[in-house]
Amino acid sequence: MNQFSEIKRSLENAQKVAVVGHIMPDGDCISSVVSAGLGLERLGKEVRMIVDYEIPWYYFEFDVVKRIERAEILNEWTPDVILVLDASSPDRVGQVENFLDRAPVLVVDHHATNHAFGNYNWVDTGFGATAQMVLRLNRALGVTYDAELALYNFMGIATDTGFFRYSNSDVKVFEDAAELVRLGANPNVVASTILENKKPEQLRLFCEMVHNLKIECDGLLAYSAIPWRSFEVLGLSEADAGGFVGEIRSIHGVEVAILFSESKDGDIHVSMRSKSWFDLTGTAVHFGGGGHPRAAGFTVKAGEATLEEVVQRTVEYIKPQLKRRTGEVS
Ligand SMILES: [Mn+2]
Repeated sequence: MNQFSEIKRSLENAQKVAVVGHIMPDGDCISSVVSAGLGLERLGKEVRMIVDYEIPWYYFEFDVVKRIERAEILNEWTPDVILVLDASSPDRVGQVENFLDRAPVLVVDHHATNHAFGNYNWVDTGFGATAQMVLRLNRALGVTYDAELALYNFMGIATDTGFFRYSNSDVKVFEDAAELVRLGANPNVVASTILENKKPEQLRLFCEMVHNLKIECDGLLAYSAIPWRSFEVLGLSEADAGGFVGEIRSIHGVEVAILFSESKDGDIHVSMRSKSWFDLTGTAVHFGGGGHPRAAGFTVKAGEATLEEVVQRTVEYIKPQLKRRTGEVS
């Protein structure tokens, strides 16, 4: 759905804007929230940036990320509009979901599984990153870019394309990235802050993830599970396993990679990646989640199933799909 002009007009007419990202925030979410937030602020608006979830620690090296708040602030501050970025459904915004009826909701997103839950929706799967849509929105609103804003905006394009490696790395991605580099974004700072900032314990957790790795379906399916106690003994949180599923996908011959991780509160998060042909959106939606064809996921709430049960159900659901395809090929 393309209600870009309605969204632009709503933002122009608003004075107080809540800019909201999704739970389990990734680089595109954080980049989109701070880039839209700073952009609107430079136009003289009162802005609060909200992500109702723990933010991976290394993002705090970017000063603006310290300004991101949790949903509770909406108890004491009422916005004129709520701009929701990179989130495909209302349950992806955490407790902000309880406030979505307080003001018009504007949704800007690139997920094929988007529910179009806003009063106005601009959903376009033709963008590799929501950050590219924010760049267009900022430009249309007349926001002036400096090196700081360019870097924050670049970050989402870089991370959602796997630093320009994934299948969504198209001409538009490189053009937008080039424009932001021209405006002062430093790709090396972004890459080094996000990729070369690991704690030693993360590598120990990685060892355990590899230890638990299972490979099935003639090498097409690879998955691993990390129980909460493994994070706990190393003093880590779930965010510290970011990127692991990509490493599973990097195995020769693997088409579908899955990481199951248990969070502190007992929720089971399932993160899935595929390499070249398997469309994961059907599986994600089947289990109540969403995403893209090559990157999707879902969450099973605490108490609904154990980690082992979630692993078994997911693997059993995917296996016949993989076999059907290989049956066709051979
Ligand atoms: Mn995204």
